[in-house]
Amino acid sequence: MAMFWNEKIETLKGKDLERLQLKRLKLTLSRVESVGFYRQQLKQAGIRTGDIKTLDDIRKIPFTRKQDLRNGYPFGFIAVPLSKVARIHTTSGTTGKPTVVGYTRGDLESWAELIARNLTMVGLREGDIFQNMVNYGMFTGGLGFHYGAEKAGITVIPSATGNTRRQIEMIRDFGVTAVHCTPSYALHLAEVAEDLGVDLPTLRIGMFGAEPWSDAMRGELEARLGITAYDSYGLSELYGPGVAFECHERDGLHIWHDSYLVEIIDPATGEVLGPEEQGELVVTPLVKEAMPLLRYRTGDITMLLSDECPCGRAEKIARITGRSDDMLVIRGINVFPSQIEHVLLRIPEVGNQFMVYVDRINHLDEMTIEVETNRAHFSGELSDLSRIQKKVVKELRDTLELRTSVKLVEPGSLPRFEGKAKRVIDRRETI
Ligand code: DLL
Repeated sequence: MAMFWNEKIETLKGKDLERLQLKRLKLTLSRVESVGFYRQQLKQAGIRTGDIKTLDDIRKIPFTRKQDLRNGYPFGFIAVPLSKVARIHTTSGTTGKPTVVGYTRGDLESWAELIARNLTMVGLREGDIFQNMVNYGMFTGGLGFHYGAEKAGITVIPSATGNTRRQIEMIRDFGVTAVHCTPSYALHLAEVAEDLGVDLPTLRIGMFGAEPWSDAMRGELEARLGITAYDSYGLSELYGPGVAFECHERDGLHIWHDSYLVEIIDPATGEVLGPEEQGELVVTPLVKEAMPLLRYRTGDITMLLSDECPCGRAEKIARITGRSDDMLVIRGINVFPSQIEHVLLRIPEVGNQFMVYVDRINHLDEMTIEVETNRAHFSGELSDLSRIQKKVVKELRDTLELRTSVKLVEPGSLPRFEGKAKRVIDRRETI
């Protein structure tokens, strides 16, 4: 049975949807006029906001990049008086200053509504008990899910991260029915619950996101935690989580088209691609007040799916394969860490935790993958070790078309992650 938080908006299609999008796009264009960056960018491109008369006209507008937001640190992209900003979050970059994002009270309302839609879509409602196992600080996953779940009438446990035993105890003692965390942390939670010999019989739904994860990982988490697992996508620049989410079909993520105008581009040329063509997701948010953006390049690789979803909701994107900037180029071959995860999860003799190291040795890229052995499928014999190692190398070569070095390590010896996993260490010198 389809469940809706806001059926009219969630199933809006065709001309009605386009009318709403165009109206909101024009409103967004009027909002960006108070942002110096946009005044200058549009002027340079010779565009007056009045020139945008159809949704396709958006292609005339230049892209906004993450670096532009960084250059505007801290409040260069805020389009309202600071006194109207109700909350600030930041997203931590790998280098330099974080990206700052702001929300008006209206934004916080719109954001909570998007999350409430997602939670209702996967079947959560009043009576459910939801444990939110992500960072409650500047990371948008904590407060974002928290207020959305409260809006949807769900009981919320703001457990945040850390102390996995305590998390498990609360799930069991409070009769938790749904959890939210990163897929990496969910895997760790499953490991610890198994070590403790604890069952979690009330748990039925897991919502995972904030980093790429494969379908193989989904199967693993569902089997070990006894749940149905849903993919949740978002980024701080577009409020945070809640941008796109899977429904019961779990065949692509519904992107909320009344709030986000979506394009897929070729990341190298900027050319707009059609449905089913893989590229970088570019989004123009349509309801943001404090920090409106035009054609924001997310860096995330996906495609628009063209099939109609039986649930009745509007357009979908495919699960995110990775980021254009996370993609490793090894001896000219493109590799996403999620592909490595997918291969390793198919091999029962190894565990699910891995690390990838990339080096340049004698001018050649070398990729080394460390993966834990799986106690249940490994005799401990040296000959067995070498058999497993060869098997992993072969499976990786078959999928990635790349020779790799594989190092098997003791179960439990690789790092576990509470938030986003950092599994790739690129040690090549960039010249
Ligand atoms: O990660 C927001 C979020 C919180 C999403 C909780 C889902 C759940 P940022 O820290 O700004 O925001 O990081 C955004 O994370 O551009 C993607 O590269 C990646 N990402 C987020 N969700 C997914 C996903 C939050 N489901 C960046 N699959 C994005 C793959 C994801 N990558």
